[in-house]
Amino acid sequence: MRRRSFLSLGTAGVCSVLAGCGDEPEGFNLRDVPSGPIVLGFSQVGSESGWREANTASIKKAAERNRITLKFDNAEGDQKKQIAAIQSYIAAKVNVIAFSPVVETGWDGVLRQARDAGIPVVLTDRLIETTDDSLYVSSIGAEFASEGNLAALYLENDYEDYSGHVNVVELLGTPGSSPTKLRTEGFRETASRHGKLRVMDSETGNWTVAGGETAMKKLLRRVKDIDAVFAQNDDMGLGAVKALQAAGKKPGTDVRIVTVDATRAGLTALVEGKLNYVVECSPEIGEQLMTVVVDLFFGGQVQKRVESQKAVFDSDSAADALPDRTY
Ligand code: GYE
Repeated sequence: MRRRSFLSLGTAGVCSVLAGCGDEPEGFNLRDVPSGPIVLGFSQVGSESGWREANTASIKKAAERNRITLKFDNAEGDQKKQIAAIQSYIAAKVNVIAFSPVVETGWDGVLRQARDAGIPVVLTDRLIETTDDSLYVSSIGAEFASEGNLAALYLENDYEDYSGHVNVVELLGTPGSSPTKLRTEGFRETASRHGKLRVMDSETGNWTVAGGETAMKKLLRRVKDIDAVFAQNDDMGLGAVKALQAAGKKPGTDVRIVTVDATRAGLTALVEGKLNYVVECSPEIGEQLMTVVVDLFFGGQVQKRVESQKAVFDSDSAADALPDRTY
């Protein structure tokens, strides 16, 4: 990542921006090139999971490293609070706004206010549904549907010698969020391709360990013969582990579990044999966000979509990765 000292870059920055003005992101006219540090207003979803904590840490660390002044707000899962935070950044005339939308819908109004104020908006992690995608200049994050595809694929491969159906239950993230919707779609799309995995029932665990445990207990009461669990994040998967153990079952053996995120806690449970596969969805997108922010004002090319890294871990690759794991 280019380290920028704004004093020395000021002149060069202005020239490159002027030169690059023709390439301004669609629908935006950047009115003022910051003479001092860029001021970024960020609205975070909440602090619901280990992934979210790591995502927040990544953004704060990257802002500091890139000498970007960060105004940070934690909405604790409340869209009204996110909208209020974005409006406060508009009133404060920040240079750029970024946020991880807690749900997909209901953003056009506040994003129009940001555009009218000449403030570009970057989406991080999650996505929005909008009639006008010029309301944001870039989105950075993972392909959630492909995470669902991979979860189903790896689970299905585990049963390649098994002739019958595999009864699967799903632990879902918060309703209305893009990872919940798209991971569900991706998992079911792959499951329906060969018909071996049969999704019997779902229950929301709201991304938390406690929520996953409660949801798994409900599913154990409702569904006979559960063979496997697709938990849409590690924390809910760890909750399912507790519920299965309480029911006298061996998680990872009697009931296989596949999760998404690849936090340290998830990979540790994978090595312990309590989980079977973990699909990575890296929360460390802070540097990617700061690159977009700097490029917005200093003439770089801003991509409309910046993907974060993903992989699939089994117990061996998890053991290899854990010593150097930063989240
Ligand atoms: O999977 C979960 C967090 O939006 C991808 O939100 C993120 C999801 C992640 O609470 O742990």
